[in-house]
Amino acid sequence: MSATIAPKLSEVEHVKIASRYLRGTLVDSLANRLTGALNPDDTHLIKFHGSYQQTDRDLDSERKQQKLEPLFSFMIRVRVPGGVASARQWQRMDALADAYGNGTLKLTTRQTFQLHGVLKRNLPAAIQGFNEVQMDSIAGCGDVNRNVMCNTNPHESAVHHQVYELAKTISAHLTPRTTAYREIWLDGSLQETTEAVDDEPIYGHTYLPRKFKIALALPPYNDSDIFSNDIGLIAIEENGQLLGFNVAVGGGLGMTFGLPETYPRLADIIGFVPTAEVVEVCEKIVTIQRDWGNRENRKLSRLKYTIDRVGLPAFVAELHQRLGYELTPARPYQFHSSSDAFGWTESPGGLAQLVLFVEGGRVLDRPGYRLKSALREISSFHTGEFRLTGNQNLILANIEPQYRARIQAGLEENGCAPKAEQLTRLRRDALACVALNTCSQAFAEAERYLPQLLDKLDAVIRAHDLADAGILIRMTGCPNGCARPYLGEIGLVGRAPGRYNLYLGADHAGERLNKLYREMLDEEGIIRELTPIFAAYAAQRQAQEGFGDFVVRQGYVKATTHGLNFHE
Ligand code: SRM
Ligand code: SF4
Repeated sequence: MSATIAPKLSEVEHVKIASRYLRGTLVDSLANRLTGALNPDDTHLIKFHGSYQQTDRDLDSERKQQKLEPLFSFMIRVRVPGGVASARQWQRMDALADAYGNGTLKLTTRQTFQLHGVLKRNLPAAIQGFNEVQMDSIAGCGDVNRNVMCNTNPHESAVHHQVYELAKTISAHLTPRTTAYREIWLDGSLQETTEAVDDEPIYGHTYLPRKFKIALALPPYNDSDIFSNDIGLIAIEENGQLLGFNVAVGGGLGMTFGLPETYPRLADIIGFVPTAEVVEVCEKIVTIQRDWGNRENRKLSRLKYTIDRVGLPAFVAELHQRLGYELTPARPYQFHSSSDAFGWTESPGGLAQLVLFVEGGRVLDRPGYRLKSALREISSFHTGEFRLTGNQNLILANIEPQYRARIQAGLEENGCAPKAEQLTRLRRDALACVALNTCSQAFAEAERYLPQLLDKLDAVIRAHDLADAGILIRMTGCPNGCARPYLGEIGLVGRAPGRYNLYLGADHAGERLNKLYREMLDEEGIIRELTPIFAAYAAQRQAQEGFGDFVVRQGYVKATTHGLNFHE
């Protein structure tokens, strides 16, 4: 390692510096057939290429006893700006999951596809496979701007289309310029060999101090949960015209148990910007974080900590200086909900949309529920899009009238079209992160366990006549916040196997964080604590009062007004 490097930089910063714009020794790592793993430094670099090295945690101890190396495999995250994929792209992802993954597709909380269980030797073929249908995984993970989210308003409108186009433009503008991705994964097979590009005009050679996230939303829907992003953009529309965006900065949800200096934080709105200047504003915010962000301690390196360290006024002043102009005051707007509106809707042009519930975002086949097969069949004739929502669900969008009945029948035949009354809203709106068996960070189950917990909670909910009450429940296997649990009206965060912290009191529109209510609950404890609160809510709620607002009004928890008082 070079002696000129400041000794305080974190390990990952050293790896980035030495990487020659994200190349590292990835080519050698891939060629090494003696292990299913990469060279240690490359495990950091491959994230920028959209992939994580993982092990099958269900098998870790057994393999250790057998003195075998862990069963290494890779998760690949395919970027889908705004969550919009064509039928052809869906078909390809479906096929790649079978050919190289574990046979399932994961629709994530940021509107991307994830493949799990890809062996090292199959990584290039998988990446080439989605490249052929104009998809990529560069910047799926890593210290760069990630998939740009955009709310998936099922009712097509010209404004919604403009917002989506902007999401794509921002994504393209902030995609790393290095040709390392193309050289390592694509050259010699599908792409012509390209000249190496060793210039990153926006990021520089050490990229950002940490991951960076941007989301756009068109009120009244906040299903992209914009306030949990480093930059949130709220579309301001007047008489069917897009005027511009309110800009919010400094959102992020990750924290670490036992480190109160880490906390979830919602973004602060700092002003309004006309549409034509949005990309420039995003770029300048990214460069401030590049220059001012903490490169020493990765636990304190997100933009939210940069802003709280220097103070919001100083941050905004710097932004204005870099822009050479000032944002104007934020415009009025109102969000109603951060959940998806399920079922069929019609667009003015005669096309239809179907918002489909996908439990845990996992597209798979199991007895009595053959979602993967049903969607594969639909993708063979559907002329519209497959839109991934930020709530891990799926919208079949722009369905031509002649296919409507066929789609409905196909879903019914495969057991994937439950009637609204069969599912409580609690279940339909629930989010769970991946957690075990692939996530290295998980202390507890989430995606694999939440449905069972919901079986029990549903009984309580129905007993209190709350099956139609929209209550947001979100579960994660650790405090990193991947299913945005701190924006759940009920948040369950894994502490240890079978044990969760219970958070209450977020609002229904993603505008207020929740607060810790009880710690280390097992299943019985969760049900015991929630049952009387559901009963009180059923009996004493005011008209239109959300569950999160109710628990705050009744004093179960104090309202969290800023990330800095989340732990109070
Ligand atoms: Fe996440 C890390 C899965 C959305 C905050 N996240 C991880 C890793 C890669 C675990 C790891 O570091 O080894 C997980 C891979 C598990 C697996 O096996 O697939 C993982 N995150 C996910 C997904 C798949 C959850 C899901 O079930 O849908 C989501 C993929 C999003 C995407 O498509 O890009 C996902 N992660 C989020 C979100 C929600 C969001 O962005 O809206 C958050 C909270 C918002 C935020 O960023 O603050 C989130 N993930 C984290 C963090 C904490 C970051 C922090 O600032 O502290 C980590 C850990 C880290 O970065 O060190 C993490
Ligand atoms: Fe893994 Fe934790 Fe994210 Fe869940 S919240 S996917 S356990 S990092």
